[in-house]
Amino acid sequence: MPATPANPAAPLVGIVMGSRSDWDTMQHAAERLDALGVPHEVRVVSAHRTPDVMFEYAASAGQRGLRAIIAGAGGAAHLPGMLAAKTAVPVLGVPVQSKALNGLDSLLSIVQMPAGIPVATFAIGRAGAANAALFAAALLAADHGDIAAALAAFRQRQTEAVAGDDDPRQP
Ligand code: RP5
Repeated sequence: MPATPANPAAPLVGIVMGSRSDWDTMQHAAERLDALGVPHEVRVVSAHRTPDVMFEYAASAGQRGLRAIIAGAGGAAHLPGMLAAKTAVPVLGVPVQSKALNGLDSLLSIVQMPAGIPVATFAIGRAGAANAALFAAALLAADHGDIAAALAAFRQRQTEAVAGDDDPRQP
């Protein structure tokens, strides 16, 4: 049975982040989902500053129709793991590049989950945010033909753009 919600405009993906300061990075996930026509929502939800909001967000995510949560955080980046602890909705973790340690702290905080509570962890920063969105779209593609077609078209355009601009000496 397709996982299509009753309201087709209802968000299928939640993009959450520990702070407004993470938006510079996480906007790249939102841009990709916009471009692929994936309905999504964006929230600041902090594991440390608003833990009760985080628990409620995770606990209600599946019932609200979310099929993936992209969670970005930096430093002591506990948000993706704590969300994953409270929901069966797949959590895609994006390590935000921290000022002090360039995001290595974020990466290790997110990737080193104990067996039993998985978080799919992406690259530090912009590439990770963009790829988390593409991965979420790929998860949805099996049940949503429009998203599958948009993803295939994006990849085709990307291939053509590289092939059509393959002499690095040309400006
Ligand atoms: C984390 O602390 C956030 O995800 C952010 O990356 C980091 C710094 O937050 P701010 O001090 O900029 O609000 O929770």
